[in-house]
Amino acid sequence: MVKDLREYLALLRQKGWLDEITQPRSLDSLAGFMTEQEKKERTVLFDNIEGYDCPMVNNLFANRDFLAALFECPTDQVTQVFSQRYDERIKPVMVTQAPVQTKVYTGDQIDVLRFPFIQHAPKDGGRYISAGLVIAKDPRTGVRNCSINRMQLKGKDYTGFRMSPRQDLEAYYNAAKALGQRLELAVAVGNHPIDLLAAACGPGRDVDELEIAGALRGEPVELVKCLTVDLEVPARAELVLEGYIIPDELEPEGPFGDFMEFYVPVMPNNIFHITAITCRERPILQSIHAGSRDDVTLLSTPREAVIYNMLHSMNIDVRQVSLQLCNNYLTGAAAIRKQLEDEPKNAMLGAFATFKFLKNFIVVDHDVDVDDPKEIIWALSTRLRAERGVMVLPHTLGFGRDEYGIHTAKLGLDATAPLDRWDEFERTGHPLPPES
Ligand SMILES: Cc1cc2nc3c(=O)[nH]c(=O)nc-3n(C[C@H](O)[C@H](O)[C@H](O)COP(=O)(O)O)c2cc1C
Ligand SMILES: [Mn+2]
Repeated sequence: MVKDLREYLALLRQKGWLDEITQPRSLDSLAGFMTEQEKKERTVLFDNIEGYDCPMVNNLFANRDFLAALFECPTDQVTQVFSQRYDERIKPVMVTQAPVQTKVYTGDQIDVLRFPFIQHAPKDGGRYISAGLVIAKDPRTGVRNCSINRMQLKGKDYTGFRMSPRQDLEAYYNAAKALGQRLELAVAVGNHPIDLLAAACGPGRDVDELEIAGALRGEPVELVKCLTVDLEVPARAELVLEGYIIPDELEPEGPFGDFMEFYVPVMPNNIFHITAITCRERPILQSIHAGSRDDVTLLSTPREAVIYNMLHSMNIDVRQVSLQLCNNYLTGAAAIRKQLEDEPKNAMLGAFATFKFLKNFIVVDHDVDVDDPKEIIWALSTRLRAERGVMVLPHTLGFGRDEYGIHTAKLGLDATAPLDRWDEFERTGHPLPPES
C-alpha cells in the first residue's frame, strides 16, 4: 500500500489517471476546472497557481477503480476488502523525524491565507479548508478522534470552524467546556487517502479513527508530536495547522454550499486559533467540494461496507451495495440474489437500521449494476410492483438539519422480479465474445 499522498499521486501518474496542470491558473478558476475534471473522471494537480507557491490536488477518487488501486484489489472487491480489514485495528506508532515538520511557522510568521485554499461555490462566504483531517483528544479520557470539518479562512491566524451537533468532536468540545478548558485541535491537509476515509467513518465514540486507518492500510500510521499543542499528527501529511477553540467563542460562518448542493445559511460557529503551521517543502494541498465524487466516496464507502455486512449477517445473498447513485449518500441500492419472496423488505430494514441518514433504498436483482442510475431506473420500470413493493417508514430519524420534514420518513422500493418467474425476467443482454 502507498505510504502517503505523494506515493498515491505517483500511483495515479503511473496508471495515467492524473492530469498535472503546469500552465498558470488563477485561484478563482480552480473550482470550475475541478468540476470539469470530475466529469472526465481524472485526478487533477494544479502546479502553477498564480500568486501562490504550492500545488493543489482534487478528485482523488474519480471512480471506484481508484479505490481498487489504493486497496490493491479488483474493483468489485473493494467493499469486501474494506469490511474484512476494518476490524483489524492497528495502533499508530510515534516517530521523531517528520516530513510534515520540515518547515515551522509560529507567532508572527503564521499566515494561513498564503496557501491556495479556494472558494468552492459562487455564493460561499469565502475561501475554505475543505479537506482537513481534524484531530482532537477527549479531555477526560485522552481518546483521540478524527473528523473532517469545514473551516472558513478569516485571518492570518484564525479560521471559522463548523462542528455538527452529535458529532464525536462536539462531545469533546462539551467536555472541555464543562472543565473550563480550551479544546486543542490539529488539522492535517494533504493526507494519505486512507486516513481521510477513516476520518469519515462513524465507528462510535471512544474509537480512535487512526487505528482504523492502520487497519485499512495494513500497517500503523506514523505520528509525530505537535509543537504547540498536546496532540500527535500523521508524520507524512503535507501541512498541519495546530491550534485551539475556546468554548462559546462564536462568529458568523458561511454561507457554504453543502453536500446536498444547497447553501447552508450563515450561522454562529466556532473559531479556530492557529498556534503553529508546519509543512513539507511546497506542500501539496487538497480540496474537496461538498457534494462531489470525493465527498460521496469518503462518506459512502464505509457505510456501504457496514450495510453489506449487515445484509450478509441476515443470510441475504447480497452481491453489491452502492450509496453512490448521485453525489450524496442519502439514496442507495443493493443487488441481491433473492431467496424468499419478501426478503427485499428485510434488506431495506437492515440498511435503514445501520445508517440513520439513509432515506431511500432500492433492492434489485443480482443482474443489475447498482452503481448505474440508469440500471436502477430500468429495474424500477420493469420489475417494481408498486402495490406490494413500496415500503414507507414514517417518523424515523434521518438527516438532522430538516426544517421541512424531508428526511423524517424512509422509502424502500423492491425492484426485484417475482421469485418463481426468473425465466420470464431474464435479461436479453449482449454477452461478450470469449476472450481471444
Ligand atoms: C469533505 C467532508 C466535509 C465534512 N465537513 C463537515 C463539517 O463541516 N462539519 C461536520 O460536523 N461534519 C463534516 N463532515 C462529516 C464528518 O467528518 C463525519 O461525519 C465524521 O465521521 C465525524 O466524525 P466524528 O463523529 O468521529 O466526530 C464532513 C465530511 C466530509 C467527507
Ligand atoms: Mn469519532
